[in-house]
Amino acid sequence: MRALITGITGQDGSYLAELLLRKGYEVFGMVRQSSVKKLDRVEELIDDIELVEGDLTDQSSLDNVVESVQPDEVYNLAAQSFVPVSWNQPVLTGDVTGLGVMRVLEAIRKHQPAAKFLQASSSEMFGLVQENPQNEKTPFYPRSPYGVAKVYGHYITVNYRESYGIFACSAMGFNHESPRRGLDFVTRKVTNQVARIRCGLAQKLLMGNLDAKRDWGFAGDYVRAMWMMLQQPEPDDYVLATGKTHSVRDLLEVAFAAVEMDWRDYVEIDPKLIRPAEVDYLRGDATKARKKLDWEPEVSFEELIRMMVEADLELVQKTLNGNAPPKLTRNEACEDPRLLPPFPQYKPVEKRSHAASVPVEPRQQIDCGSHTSFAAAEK
Ligand code: NDP
Ligand code: GDR
Repeated sequence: MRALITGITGQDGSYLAELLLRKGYEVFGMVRQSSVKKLDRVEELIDDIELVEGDLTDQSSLDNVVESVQPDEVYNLAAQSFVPVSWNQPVLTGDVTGLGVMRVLEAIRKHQPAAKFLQASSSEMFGLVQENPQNEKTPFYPRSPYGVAKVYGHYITVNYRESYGIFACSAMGFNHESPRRGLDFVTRKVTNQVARIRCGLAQKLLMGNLDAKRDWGFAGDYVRAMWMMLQQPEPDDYVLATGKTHSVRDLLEVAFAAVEMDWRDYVEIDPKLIRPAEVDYLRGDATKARKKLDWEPEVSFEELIRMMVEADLELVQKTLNGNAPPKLTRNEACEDPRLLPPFPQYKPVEKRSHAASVPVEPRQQIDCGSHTSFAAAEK
């Protein structure tokens, strides 16, 4: 079996590639052109996967990729996926995250109509939720250009299934996280900064809306469900969620408690991190996935956050001890919202210096203290 993964360099792409390799698939990963390839997350798989160049904004590249790979399964995980950026770059987000889905489907329709297709849709489509919990029938009310683009991606997936008979499925994923999560997203921003504070590299954590609630699960569980969806006799759409919701404040509690610290001593609210329109509450109802796919998420919220804190402590320790390249430059965003993509009301201000932005000299072995061990779940 041949699988094509767009977005293989992202969080989900790397977990899915590992899963499919374990299942004996030939895995092709689409990467976009850039002067420096971002292959960190698939570094260890590089000899086992084949990379092909393509971009969701470029139809001809997608045509070439699908025609040359002739995949049995296509997982469209690529997107501009960071919600705040979508206010700053709404046209790009619509082009990549919305129209990009249609371009992949067009390439399949023209060159490999027998391929099964999975679209990574999002709970952001529910936005200002119209019922609780949210299931496959809940009406959409997106609250960001990203959410709007995902609604397009969802409906074009349904439409190509109904128009052309393509085996196309929409996975309506609620938030899923891991130690491989990008540093901009709130879970990883928090766990990474907790590790830096614990190791003396930072003193505070600037946050936005602490009241927002999300249904957070582990990314490894969600890519397993995506694969299961394409193994069903009929194409269909599924909500993927844990069914439990937690606030950003809960996240702070668990993350700081993992290193025996109190978040109230370190967290400050920065109004610049408040979004123009917020999604206040999400809780998914994955009954359909549980019944039809026999899918169960296996990692709890508390296990997930402790796993991420532990992984970040290891990363920071390695960096401090000179055993890893100092990859923490983007952590500046954890402390300095001015380095996050600005919302339209953004006003540039003078830049500060940060501990993590200066090269870290190798020094004596540093132990940032004991912490819980959840590393096994990440594997
Ligand atoms: P990431 O942001 O980690 O990964 C996004 C991927 O898309 C990267 O590989 C990136 O490549 C690629 N990409 C971005 N723009 C383009 C483009 N123009 N052409 C080709 N590739 C591009 O996302 P996740 O792994 O977290 O999420 C995977 C998918 O699932 C996304 O579509 C996301 O919107 C969706 N989703 C995610 C959820 C979550 O909680 N993680 C929940 C619901 C939906 P590069 O490395 O070059 O930047
Ligand atoms: P989200 O994830 O927007 O739900 O989209 P994110 O982790 O960015 O935000 C979750 C909630 O936390 C609040 N928040 C902050 N968020 C960030 N990033 N930084 C902060 O400092 C901060 N403070 C509070 C936010 O306001 C928000 O309410 C993710 C992405 O992976 C999407 O691609 C995916 O589709 C959805 O999850 C499901």
